[in-house]
Amino acid sequence: MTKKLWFLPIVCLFFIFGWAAPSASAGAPADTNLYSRMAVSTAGGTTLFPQTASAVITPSADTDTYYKEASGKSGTALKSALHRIISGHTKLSYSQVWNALKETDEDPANPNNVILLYTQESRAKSKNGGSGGDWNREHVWAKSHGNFGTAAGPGTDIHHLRPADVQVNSARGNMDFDNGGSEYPKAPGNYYDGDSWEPRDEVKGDVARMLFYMAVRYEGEDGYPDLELNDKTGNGSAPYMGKLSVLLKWNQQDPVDSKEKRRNEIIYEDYQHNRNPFIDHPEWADEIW
Ligand SMILES: [Ca+2]
Ligand SMILES: [Ca+2]
Ligand SMILES: [Ca+2]
Repeated sequence: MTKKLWFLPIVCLFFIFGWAAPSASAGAPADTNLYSRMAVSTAGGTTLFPQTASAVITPSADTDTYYKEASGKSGTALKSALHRIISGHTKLSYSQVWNALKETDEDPANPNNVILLYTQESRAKSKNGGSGGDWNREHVWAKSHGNFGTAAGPGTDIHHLRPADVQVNSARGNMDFDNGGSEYPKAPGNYYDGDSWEPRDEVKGDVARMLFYMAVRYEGEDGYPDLELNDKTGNGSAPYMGKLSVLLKWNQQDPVDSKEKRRNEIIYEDYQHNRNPFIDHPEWADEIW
């Protein structure tokens, strides 16, 4: 009898974990509407970061309307629809970007500080500038990849501009993104070699989703270069960024979090009035690429 029952604990474990695992991944699409955790419409307007648990399960009618044209599409049709939806945004000047980043990247624990992208360090908002110890405006889509500079347009699009330490920004330079290399001493968890930069784990997905946004927003028809992703490193000044296969993995490994959602909301409400579709629907990256 005992010989026949040896497998029962294993069967029990299967039912516990065998069902738990699929439900965790099946939770991903539902999670794409979690930006509603941050934005709750009230009589007085929109409140960011409501503390009530009931807000967690409220689906966002706003994004359903916003993305209506993309509904049911995939591949190039989805990319085109998203491009039409997010184009025509309000463009900031390069000097306006400073103040915008002080709001979008504010340290939730200290309103006097911003969080720096690659180090996740909290630093005084007042230390914006170009000297050692300052933070400046990192173009995650390197501005030399397409040579769009800092004129109003891709060079000032805060969906991909983030505060970074001056020295770390300079070390990343215009590298493409890929795994591997040596750790950069001033930015623990970040790795680099001759042609690529690997950001630390908790911002890998953020970087990927910013680049997905840029490739869809800029299609070459409005005076700006057609930015596209490819599977290479060392793209130089071509309007391309890589490495696409790695970015798609990072999008999975580092899911959208509340800071990213809050940031997207602020850009939409207060500055550009367009959204990063890949923060609202990270699964769309795999449907396009
Ligand atoms: Ca490399
Ligand atoms: Ca992240
Ligand atoms: Ca493009």
